Amino acid sequence: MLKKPRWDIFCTIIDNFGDAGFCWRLARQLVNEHGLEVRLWVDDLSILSQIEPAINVDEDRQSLRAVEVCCWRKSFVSTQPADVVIETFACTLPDNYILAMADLPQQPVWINLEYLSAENWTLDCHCLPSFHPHLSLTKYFFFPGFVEGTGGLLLEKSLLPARVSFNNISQDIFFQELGLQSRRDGELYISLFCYDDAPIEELLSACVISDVPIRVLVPQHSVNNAIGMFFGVGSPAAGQVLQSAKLKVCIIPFLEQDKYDQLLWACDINFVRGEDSFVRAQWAERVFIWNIYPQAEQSHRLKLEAFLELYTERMPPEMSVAVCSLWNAWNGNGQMINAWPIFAAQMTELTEYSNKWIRQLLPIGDLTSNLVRFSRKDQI
Ligand code: TRH
Repeated sequence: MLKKPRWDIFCTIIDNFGDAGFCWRLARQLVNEHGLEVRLWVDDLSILSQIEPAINVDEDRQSLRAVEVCCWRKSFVSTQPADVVIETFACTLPDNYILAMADLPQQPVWINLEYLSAENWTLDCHCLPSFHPHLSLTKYFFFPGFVEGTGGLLLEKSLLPARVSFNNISQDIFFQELGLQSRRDGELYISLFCYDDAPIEELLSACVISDVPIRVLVPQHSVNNAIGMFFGVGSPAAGQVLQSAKLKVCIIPFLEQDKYDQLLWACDINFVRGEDSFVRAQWAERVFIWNIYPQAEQSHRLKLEAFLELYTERMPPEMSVAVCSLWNAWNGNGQMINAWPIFAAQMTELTEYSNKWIRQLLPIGDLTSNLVRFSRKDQI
């Protein structure tokens, strides 16, 4: 019998949950759908444990959902390198691991899996080799993306069918488990996950004067202080509901990663951020608004512009203007109070567009399968 190819994924946590969240999905999909043997090396298990509570932060090696999760310590234990080595987001591999790769009779496939961007230059760099200056090793750049010629986006085979079968009964159960009532007709449901500097107060002010009742569901994270300030209370805890006119804000616990998908499916509008929740909101086929991760020298602005250009390309002009104004305002460039009503008036059309958008993405294939295909040496 042929031995299963072994993959090592290396992940350093720069900030927040996105790095761990992305790697955890990738590792699981490689095991579940491609039958591979996967080790995930993470330098901070406590972050991973927040989105996957079954992780034991005190164990340096553990098997979870058929992935071997390993704590990546500064003094890296010498280990036999895998057949395919994924260095995520340009994290630097341990020196002794690189030397061990060079010592192997057959070079492993070494891939630097980059951050997601819709900028055109990523197409020129996707799959480019980079030769090690001293060792006989080649590293390849692999770019996730939204268009043909990039690596695509993470998408498990089961995700879209699971979303379709998430019916009203599943939704009621989901809300019940969170201690919330079932959805009421005519109420707009919004999930909110964003960075601290997003204009939260402006959003809530716009919601307060809305014609329709609005319920905002907030998984507990650092923005709770801003929400508390808006309502003139301290930082609200999970379970608390705050109300002003037709607006209700419900603080819910920070969810397990798979449950977070269900939250996105259960809401009409999802405010998401970073990279991973941004991608999940697209597969949720709901209206979404992106709070981009702020970068030095404002380089995130170019990234935001590039995505907006692509995403709105096939929209009618008035919808495109509504989306660009709101997204820019949410990212610190404009007034939410002006942009919100124009955006909200396009809800039906925007919801329909979210289906068109994913149909545009599907032909690229999913990132994990594209990676597996690339990793087969004969393809390189
Ligand atoms: O946490 P983030 O801000 O991570 C960011 C981005 O990845 C960014 O690109 C990177 O450069 C920076 O970190 C260092 O946002 P993101 O990417 O959406 O990741 C959040 C993860 O948390 C995602 O996997 C979904 C998960 N999540 C839950 O599991 N439960 C929850 O309740 C919520 C709100 C999120």
